[in-house]
Amino acid sequence: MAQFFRSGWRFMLAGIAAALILLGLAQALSNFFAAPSAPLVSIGGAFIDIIPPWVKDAAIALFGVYDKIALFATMFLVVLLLAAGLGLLAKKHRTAAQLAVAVLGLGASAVVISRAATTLFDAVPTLAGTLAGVLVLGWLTTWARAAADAPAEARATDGNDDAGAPAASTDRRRFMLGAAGSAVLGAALLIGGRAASGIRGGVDTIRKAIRLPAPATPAPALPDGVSSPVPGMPKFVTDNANFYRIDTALSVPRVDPSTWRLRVYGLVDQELDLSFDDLLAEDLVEADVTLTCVSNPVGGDLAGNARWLGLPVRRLLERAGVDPSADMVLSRSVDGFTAGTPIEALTDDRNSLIAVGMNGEPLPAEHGFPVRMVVPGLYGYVSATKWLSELKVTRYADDRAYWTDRGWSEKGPIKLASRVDVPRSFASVPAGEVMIGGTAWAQQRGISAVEVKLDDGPWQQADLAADGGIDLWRQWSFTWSDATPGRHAVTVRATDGDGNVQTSDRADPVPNGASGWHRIDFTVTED
Ligand SMILES: Nc1nc2c(c(=O)[nH]1)N[C@H]1C(S)=C(S)[C@@H](COP(=O)(O)O)O[C@H]1N2
Ligand SMILES: [Mo]
Repeated sequence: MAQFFRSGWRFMLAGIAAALILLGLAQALSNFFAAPSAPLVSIGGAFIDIIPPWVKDAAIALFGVYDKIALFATMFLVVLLLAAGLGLLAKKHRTAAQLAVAVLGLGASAVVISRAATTLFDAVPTLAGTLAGVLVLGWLTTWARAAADAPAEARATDGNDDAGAPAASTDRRRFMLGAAGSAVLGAALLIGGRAASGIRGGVDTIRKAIRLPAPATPAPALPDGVSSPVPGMPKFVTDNANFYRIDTALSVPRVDPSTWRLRVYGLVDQELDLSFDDLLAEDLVEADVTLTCVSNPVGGDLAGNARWLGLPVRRLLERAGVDPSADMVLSRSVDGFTAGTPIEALTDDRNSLIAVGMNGEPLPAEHGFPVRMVVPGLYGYVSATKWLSELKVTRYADDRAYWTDRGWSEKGPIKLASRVDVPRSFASVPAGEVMIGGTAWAQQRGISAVEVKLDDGPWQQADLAADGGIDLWRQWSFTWSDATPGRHAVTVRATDGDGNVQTSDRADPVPNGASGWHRIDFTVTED
């Protein structure tokens, strides 16, 4: 083993340095092309598209909103291991290793081209990176061989004089400089290129300059007291910066509103084609809606509440004239994501919006700038398409959406849910009066009651905060006035506006949303 590393480390280093050059150059060049032209962005995206739903779900459960960082880190590690392996191969078979890098690079280019947001042209960064990687691997391997051969010469000449020693150390130095230089340059290009992708593209500047029109129909004012009085509760209206984010986009699409179009087509009398300015010129409606992700586990926080501004989808569909045989609208994002929404949910009187505003500002890039869908009552995966580009009026029998092709249900009405927010799980609180607080939701039906159970005691009514409307979550509180020291548990269940009591039946998020009661353990300390 030691022998193996003594003779092989230079070659592994050569492989890794070549890989860093390949990835770094491609990443830096990708700033002049579509974002998925960076090979890891496209490969990661393709990977996300093919994994089974339970893997995606496990990743969200494990890493939460850091699932993308975890994916990048894993891919990077795999690349480094592969590169070290190819470096070792190059020790004996340099051309074969170079060929392998070229084949992998061509494969990566093919993945880049296959992505929805790319053209043939976007393969350029990966191809250029691959060429550089193949060359660097060749040079470093040659130098590594010279450096590896050198010590033997040096030792052989040790006896008489130092004739071979300077040559040996020159060989080693040349290799080390070359390898370290390539690795550092590659890493710098990678990090710099990635950082530049965040600040480039005047889209952020354009977004900041946008003045949204005042709503023709403002949202009804929220009643006083929608927030639970319990300290430490989440805010009733979620700040944009704290709003949960779930999507398949490894790099956030940067869509220029001046070239953005929305096409409405399919089973319609008349196709429509709108620009962003067309949209802003409409009579816009403002509505408070709580969004929820189907992947939210019992007690989870993949839900957020915001004030949206947009055009009712209903009005667009009326204008287009929907064929009576249609039962679904397939909304498409610029990055290829699709959602299938039942046509009733877009034509009845609920506030389904083609949204441009979120809490008084243009949509943040992460939440779909410039335009997204918001549909009260349905999980995001069947309704809330961000970076919206198309609405196809169609039928479930004829078209399938992104997640329905991956094991999730065709329809995704939001399930009645409730959770305990305070105290946090496994928190310690002082004895005496313990304030318990939480959130419940059943969009489109509203919440009519919340009950809590302390340990194995009876169900007791919680106090409901004021009702903002059926499409919003509702906060609740419960005061345990004589909390006794020791370990305790609290369980919560809600009743929706139709009188349905939340089921205790446990279900996983796959295929159509989690169910079951949320229960947390906490400790009451002495005094
Ligand atoms: N383009 C695009 N839109 C998308 C998704 C996506 O992956 N791509 N995910 C959907 C899902 S699963 C949810 S829960 C919501 C989340 O919206 P948010 O990130 O603004 O909270 O967006 C929906 N819209
Ligand atoms: Mo979701």
